[in-house]
Amino acid sequence: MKKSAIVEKIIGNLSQYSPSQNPATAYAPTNIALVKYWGKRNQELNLPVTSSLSISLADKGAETTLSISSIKQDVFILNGKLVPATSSFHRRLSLYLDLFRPNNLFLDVNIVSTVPIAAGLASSACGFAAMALALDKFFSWQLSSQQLSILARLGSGSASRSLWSGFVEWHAGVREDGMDSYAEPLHEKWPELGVGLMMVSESEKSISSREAMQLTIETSELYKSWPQKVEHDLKTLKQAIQEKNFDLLGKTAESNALAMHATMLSAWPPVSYCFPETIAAMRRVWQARADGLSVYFTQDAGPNLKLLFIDQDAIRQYFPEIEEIRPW
Ligand code: 2P0
Repeated sequence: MKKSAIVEKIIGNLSQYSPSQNPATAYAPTNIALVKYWGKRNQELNLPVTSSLSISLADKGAETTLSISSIKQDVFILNGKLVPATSSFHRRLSLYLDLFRPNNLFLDVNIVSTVPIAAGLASSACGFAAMALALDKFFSWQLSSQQLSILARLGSGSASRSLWSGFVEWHAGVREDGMDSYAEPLHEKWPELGVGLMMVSESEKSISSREAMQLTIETSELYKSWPQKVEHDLKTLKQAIQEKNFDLLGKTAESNALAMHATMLSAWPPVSYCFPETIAAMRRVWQARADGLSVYFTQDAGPNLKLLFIDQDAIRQYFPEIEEIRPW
């Protein structure tokens, strides 16, 4: 099934909707998964093998403004700079807009991103979520959050989780068309929960997460145990959130991230996003815990760690270099 068929299911006939004559703007935060999305059951529709659960980072995200382009081409401006039409970024976004274009309409897209580009935070998550929200306003589709989560997923899987603040669960779903694969926010809030970015390297990724997850699914023996691990971790994480049990949350998130990286290490050819500095940073976290500090990490498809903690002051002393982010 093609993406365009899903778009038709959700929106219907695109030419029924006229673009706004005024610019439409929307904001979406980026998110960090505490139980990860790793592996697709359908690559075209970005349908995941398992559900996942994230926390949004309120003020790290993308604000996207759409207006009608005066030339026969999409124009993307990212943080004030024109994105070259030959770049893969331009191509990926234009292909996404193709799904929604009525009658050869081209768009001016102005994106202001507060996501630190090199920090290994997902810019595609907030990017496609903000784009789906802005398109909904621009064409007055008046879609539900569930429907918008599905449209954001067609751009990037993790974008399905970026429409809300706080904790968000993306349900894997079982349907072939993915109409039951969307995210929803959890009711629980946890304002004391802190996240810190621990940069160890600004180097470019050697392999995209999209390719790495596919390679893992195709070649890793360990991947066979991943769905079970996720099921268990999701249950535990939800319990930890409900009970505000920080150590249970931290342990579950750290263990889930390490298990995800173990599946990659056991792929062939093997994939590792760790640098020597990443391992050193992990050891510092483990030493801090041995010294009695409640701190845990999670790691995505990059060498940097994200620390999870409650006690800000202690963390500042132990890890003075981290950039703190309040998710709420
Ligand atoms: C996550 N990651 O749950 C996991 C953990 C990376 C590691 O979602 O192919 O950019 O666009 O669906 O969403 C990164 O994958 O992949 C990701 P596509 P996406 O946050």
